[in-house]
Amino acid sequence: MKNTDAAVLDEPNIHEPTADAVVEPAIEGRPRHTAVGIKEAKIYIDGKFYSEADAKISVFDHGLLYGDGIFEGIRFYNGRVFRLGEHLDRLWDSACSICLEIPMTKQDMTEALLETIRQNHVRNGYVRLLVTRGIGNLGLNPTQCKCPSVIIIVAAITLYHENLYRKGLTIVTCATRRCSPGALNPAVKSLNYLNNVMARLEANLSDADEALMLNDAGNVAECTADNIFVIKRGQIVTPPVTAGALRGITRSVAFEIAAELGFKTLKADITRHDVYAADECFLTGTAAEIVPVVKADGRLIGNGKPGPITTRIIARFREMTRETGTPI
Ligand code: PXG
Repeated sequence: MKNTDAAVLDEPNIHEPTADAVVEPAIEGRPRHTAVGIKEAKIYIDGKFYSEADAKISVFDHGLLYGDGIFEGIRFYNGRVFRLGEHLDRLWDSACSICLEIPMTKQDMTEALLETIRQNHVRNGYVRLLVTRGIGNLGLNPTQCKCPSVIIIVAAITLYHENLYRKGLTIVTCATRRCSPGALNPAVKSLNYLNNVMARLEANLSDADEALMLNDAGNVAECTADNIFVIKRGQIVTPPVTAGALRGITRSVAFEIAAELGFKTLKADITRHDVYAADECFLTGTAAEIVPVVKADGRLIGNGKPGPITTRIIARFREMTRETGTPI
């Protein structure tokens, strides 16, 4: 842990989506009848609702042609949307960074999102909110795209099998480096995810559950869709945004919980060595929630079982998801 070793070493110191009758859980590898795992799903596109079969956008949308657009992945639990305000703030920040004008206010977006969930008659699930650059010609210059499109999809999602929340994940370091902030800033949650997809392919090819992505300096950035945390002697550390980590919303919840439980937290550069030598390790993400990691590049982390601090953080996280959020 560069510059922070002393601080780290010296410091003593599933939710299971409640399946509504109409929801087909999106468990990886299990065939589903619909793409979103909800029967008779209603998808919002620019102010109107469409069935899954009719929910279509133009092949000239620059979101498709160039990955020019932004998105958020949001969860709702028990009839409440978790951390909606933070997700919308981050969406607006991403829009600002890529000079995309979102064609509605945050308040209208909140209402559109809540109404889309209502239209789908589910109390637990996942929302994919996208704003694309809109229709243009085949040149990449965004100035010819006059109307950004807003798409809201409600779905069932399970990123990892429930067993993995009990047993922990295996991760491998991938050769694909996280985009450097000077090239494509990972702080922008853009529709261009090929960097992460390449890393995900490497995890698949190695039979691992996730890929650990390093930045150009060789420090740990994050995983393909999750932030990473290590715990050493009671101190909880995650890479800073400048290392190529997304400013994850679950990451900030993990920080809140850690503070509430009385643990020291730190945003600091970490190396693969810090992951191997950690007492505990976990990942955070809206889709993944909080999930323990027990093996990295063939090395057991701690005793190879989800650690006690991780387990407490997960328990508190589940409580928070059940009890807080914007009512639908
Ligand atoms: N890093 C990356 C690269 C991400 O894409 C996170 C970290 C975690 O951030 P949040 O704010 O979710 O705690 C993400 C989030 C999906 C999916 O469909 C991906 C994310 C979120 C929801 C769904 O794969 N990525």
